[in-house]
Amino acid sequence: MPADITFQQRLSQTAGLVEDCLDGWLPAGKTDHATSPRLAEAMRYSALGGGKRLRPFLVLESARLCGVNDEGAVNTAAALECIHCYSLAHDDLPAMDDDDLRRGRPTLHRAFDEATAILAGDALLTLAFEIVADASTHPDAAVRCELALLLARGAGRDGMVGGQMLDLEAAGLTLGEAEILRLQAMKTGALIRYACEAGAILGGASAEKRAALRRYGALLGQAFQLADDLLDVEGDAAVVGKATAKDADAGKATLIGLIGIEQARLRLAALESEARAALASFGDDGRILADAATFVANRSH
Ligand code: GRG
Repeated sequence: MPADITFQQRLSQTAGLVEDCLDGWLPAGKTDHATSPRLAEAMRYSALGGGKRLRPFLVLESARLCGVNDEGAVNTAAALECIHCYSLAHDDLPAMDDDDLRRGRPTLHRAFDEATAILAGDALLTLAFEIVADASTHPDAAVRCELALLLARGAGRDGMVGGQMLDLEAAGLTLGEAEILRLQAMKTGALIRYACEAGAILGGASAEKRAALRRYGALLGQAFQLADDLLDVEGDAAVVGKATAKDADAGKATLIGLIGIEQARLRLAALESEARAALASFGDDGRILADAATFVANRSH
């Protein structure tokens, strides 16, 4: 990797690597796999050709900080993106957010149908674990097992799915700040924390390095959610690539509803600084990941 590469260049480089890796795991239509061509197409539609690929970037960049090259981390990054894409497909369904637009194009159930979107999401979720368990993900089976264990915890009942449930249950209720932060740390934060910790697991990093990456991931996750809430209030749907101004209408519990826009902006700036500071022990090597915090805090989509 060139020493003067910028965050944006590295983001686009890692996005390309993950796109190619996902393309390999998601063969189209007629192959020697037994997969229904329609299911295969729906999975490709959901997972390929869109999104910022922030979580895969975080896996690859945290792995690099722990001595693992992109080739050695790309499967884990692709697996995590499969989980993320499944969650978006299911979140967009009529039973949940009922959205028509995602990543600037029709949502999966709009482009196909509801049953296909449910099944394609399910198949992406299970594919993630197939990828992590595959011998090409890491030569050491114990490492693959730890990656799978933490991914299951981050995605499941005490992580993303659990947070989504709490979010649905909270509609119309007034939650306190601690409850909102807990919900968000599960719904959005868990996968972002995993992305940062996965690099440390792949590289067999020291406990200190692993803790620093996990702390960075926790702060980044909070910043990401706060920026997402601000985009929902202030963003332009055409730029964001999905409907905005939905949270208040849905009676959703957000920090902005509690502390207001100005305080939210101040808090976002503080989270950005804390996330950057969490990487101090990596020195200049942590520059790209630190700049990711600035990107997340200032993003427009
Ligand atoms: C349905 C099991 C299940 C979980 C849903 C992730 C999630 C949980 C819901 C998505 C709703 C949402 C908008 C959450 C806010 C944060 C978020 C995950 C935004 C989308 O992620 P980005 O901005 O998307 O990284 P791209 O398209 O860039 O990958």
